[in-house]
Amino acid sequence: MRAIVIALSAAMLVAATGAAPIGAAAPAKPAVPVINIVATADQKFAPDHIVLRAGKRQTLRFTSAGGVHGIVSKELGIPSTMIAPDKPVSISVTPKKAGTYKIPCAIMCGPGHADMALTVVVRP
Ligand SMILES: [Cu+2]
Repeated sequence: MRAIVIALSAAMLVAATGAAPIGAAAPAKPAVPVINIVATADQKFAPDHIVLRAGKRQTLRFTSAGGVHGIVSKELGIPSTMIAPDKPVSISVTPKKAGTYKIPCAIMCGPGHADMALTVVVRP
Protein backbone atom coordinates (compact mmCIF):
# COMPACT_ATOMS: atom_id res chain seq x y z
CA MET A 1 0.00 0.00 0.00
CA ARG A 2 2.80 2.34 0.94
CA ALA A 3 4.56 1.63 -2.36
CA ILE A 4 1.40 2.60 -4.23
CA VAL A 5 1.21 5.90 -2.35
CA ILE A 6 4.86 6.64 -3.16
CA ALA A 7 4.38 5.72 -6.82
CA LEU A 8 1.30 7.91 -7.03
CA SER A 9 3.12 10.81 -5.38
CA ALA A 10 5.97 10.47 -7.85
CA ALA A 11 3.53 10.41 -10.75
CA MET A 12 1.80 13.53 -9.44
CA LEU A 13 5.15 15.28 -9.00
CA VAL A 14 6.08 14.44 -12.58
CA ALA A 15 2.72 15.71 -13.78
CA ALA A 16 3.13 18.92 -11.79
CA THR A 17 6.69 19.69 -12.82
CA GLY A 18 6.67 18.21 -16.28
CA ALA A 19 9.90 16.42 -15.42
CA ALA A 20 10.36 12.87 -16.62
CA PRO A 21 11.76 10.35 -14.18
CA ILE A 22 15.32 9.30 -14.89
CA GLY A 23 15.44 6.34 -17.22
CA ALA A 24 11.93 6.85 -18.51
CA ALA A 25 11.33 7.59 -22.15
CA ALA A 26 10.53 11.24 -22.73
CA PRO A 27 6.78 11.59 -23.12
CA ALA A 28 5.71 12.63 -26.57
CA LYS A 29 4.60 16.23 -26.36
CA PRO A 30 1.55 17.09 -28.41
CA ALA A 31 2.64 19.38 -31.20
CA VAL A 32 1.31 22.88 -30.82
CA PRO A 33 0.82 24.48 -34.21
CA VAL A 34 2.89 27.63 -34.71
CA ILE A 35 1.71 30.47 -36.92
CA ASN A 36 4.38 32.95 -37.97
CA ILE A 37 3.31 36.57 -38.33
CA VAL A 38 5.60 39.37 -39.45
CA ALA A 39 5.00 43.00 -38.54
CA THR A 40 6.38 44.81 -41.56
CA ALA A 41 8.32 48.04 -41.81
CA ASP A 42 5.44 49.59 -43.76
CA GLN A 43 2.95 48.92 -40.96
CA LYS A 44 1.20 45.72 -41.91
CA PHE A 45 0.84 42.29 -40.42
CA ALA A 46 1.85 39.54 -42.85
CA PRO A 47 -0.28 37.56 -43.09
CA ASP A 48 -2.97 40.03 -42.02
CA HIS A 49 -5.52 37.24 -41.61
CA ILE A 50 -5.12 34.00 -39.69
CA VAL A 51 -7.47 31.17 -38.77
CA LEU A 52 -7.49 29.51 -35.36
CA ARG A 53 -9.65 26.82 -33.82
CA ALA A 54 -11.74 27.41 -30.73
CA GLY A 55 -10.58 25.42 -27.73
CA LYS A 56 -7.32 24.47 -29.39
CA ARG A 57 -3.97 25.73 -28.18
CA GLN A 58 -1.89 27.42 -30.84
CA THR A 59 1.24 29.52 -30.79
CA LEU A 60 1.53 32.86 -32.55
CA ARG A 61 5.11 33.82 -33.27
CA PHE A 62 5.58 37.48 -34.04
CA THR A 63 8.63 39.09 -35.56
CA SER A 64 9.23 42.63 -36.71
CA ALA A 65 10.82 43.31 -40.08
CA GLY A 66 11.07 46.98 -39.16
CA GLY A 67 9.73 49.27 -36.51
CA VAL A 68 8.20 48.59 -33.13
CA HIS A 69 4.65 47.30 -33.09
CA GLY A 70 2.33 45.89 -30.50
CA ILE A 71 -0.48 43.46 -30.05
CA VAL A 72 -3.05 42.87 -27.34
CA SER A 73 -6.43 41.15 -27.23
CA LYS A 74 -8.38 40.59 -24.07
CA GLU A 75 -10.94 38.45 -25.94
CA LEU A 76 -8.28 36.11 -27.28
CA GLY A 77 -6.14 36.17 -24.14
CA ILE A 78 -3.18 37.89 -25.80
CA PRO A 79 -1.32 39.99 -23.25
CA SER A 80 0.02 43.40 -24.19
CA THR A 81 3.09 42.46 -26.19
CA MET A 82 5.74 44.51 -27.96
CA ILE A 83 6.99 43.31 -31.34
CA ALA A 84 10.45 44.70 -32.02
CA PRO A 85 13.21 43.86 -34.50
CA ASP A 86 15.45 40.96 -33.44
CA LYS A 87 13.09 40.09 -30.58
CA PRO A 88 10.68 37.42 -31.79
CA VAL A 89 7.88 36.75 -29.34
CA SER A 90 5.75 33.64 -29.08
CA ILE A 91 2.30 33.86 -27.57
CA SER A 92 0.24 30.82 -26.72
CA VAL A 93 -3.47 31.25 -27.37
CA THR A 94 -6.49 29.05 -26.81
CA PRO A 95 -9.46 30.96 -28.25
CA LYS A 96 -12.66 30.39 -26.32
CA LYS A 97 -15.27 31.62 -28.76
CA ALA A 98 -15.65 31.32 -32.49
CA GLY A 99 -15.85 34.61 -34.32
CA THR A 100 -13.85 37.22 -36.16
CA TYR A 101 -11.54 39.41 -34.14
CA LYS A 102 -9.81 42.44 -35.59
CA ILE A 103 -6.76 43.30 -33.53
CA PRO A 104 -5.24 46.70 -34.27
CA CYS A 105 -1.55 47.38 -33.80
CA ALA A 106 -1.16 48.58 -30.22
CA ILE A 107 1.88 50.80 -30.60
CA MET A 108 2.09 53.94 -32.74
CA CYS A 109 4.50 52.76 -35.41
CA GLY A 110 4.26 55.06 -38.40
CA PRO A 111 1.93 56.57 -40.99
CA GLY A 112 0.16 53.27 -41.63
CA HIS A 113 -0.46 52.51 -37.96
CA ALA A 114 -4.17 53.37 -37.99
CA ASP A 115 -4.80 50.74 -40.67
CA MET A 116 -2.49 48.08 -39.24
CA ALA A 117 -4.53 45.18 -37.93
CA LEU A 118 -4.45 41.43 -37.65
CA THR A 119 -7.73 39.69 -38.35
CA VAL A 120 -8.14 36.46 -36.42
CA VAL A 121 -10.91 34.16 -37.51
CA VAL A 122 -11.72 31.59 -34.84
CA ARG A 123 -13.51 28.54 -36.19
CA PRO A 124 -15.61 26.36 -33.89
CU1 LIG B 1 1.34 50.43 -35.01
